[in-house]
This record gives sequence, structure tokens and C-alpha cells, in this order.
Amino acid sequence: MKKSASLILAVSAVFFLGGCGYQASKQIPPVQIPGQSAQTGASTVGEASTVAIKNFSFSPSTLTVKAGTTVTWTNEDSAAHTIKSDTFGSGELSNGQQFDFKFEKAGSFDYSCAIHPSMTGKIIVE
Ligand SMILES: [Cu+2]
Repeated sequence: MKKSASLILAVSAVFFLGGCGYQASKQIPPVQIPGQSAQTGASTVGEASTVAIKNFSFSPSTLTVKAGTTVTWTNEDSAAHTIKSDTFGSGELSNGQQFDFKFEKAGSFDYSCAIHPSMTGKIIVE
């Protein structure tokens, strides 16, 4: 009884120490937590090809895309807006309406809203 108790204690001590040594030397690789990648996946940085029109502004106000990308504007305001530039333009977009334009050539394209000239945006095509 006494002998077996000390044996269990000894075995436990070996397990404990061995466990510590194993954990200390074990390299824990960085783990992608699914919840985190789902959060970052919501923002389409670099690949974004959509511009929201909301609260009387273009979001993002400056969008960088690769040549050949079609950019889609969506009016999320209750007020009507337009997309106006020298090279592309929409008619009046009411709530929920969209306007597409395919940017074939590299360059920098400033645009505004014809109804609200203070609303400005820029598309940079690389
Ligand atoms: Cu507007």
C-alpha cells in the first residue's frame, strides 16, 4: 500500500517533468483562427472592385484596381447620385441602382457626382 503510493507519486513526477520538457521544446506554429480570417475576409483590400455611394460620399473614395477590372458603383443613399468624369459616367442612380465601368487602361481617373459636386472619388488603374 505504502510502496504502491510512492510508485504512483514517482510515475506522476516523471510524467509531470516529462510533460514540461516536451511542452517547452515543442514549437507551436502560428495558427490561423477561422473566426479571424472570416473577419478580415469581409474587407476586400487590394481586390475591391466595388464602390458604395453612401452618406453623400464614395466609399472607398480612392480605389486602386488592375487594368481590365470592372468597377461597380452602388447607390446606398435614398438621394439620387451620378458618376461623372471625362471618360465614364452614369445617369442618375436612385437607391439600390448600380453603374459598371470596365477600366482597360492604366491611369488615374477622378470623378464626382453631377448633382453634388462636393462628392469626389478617384479610380487608380495599374
Ligand atoms: Cu450625389
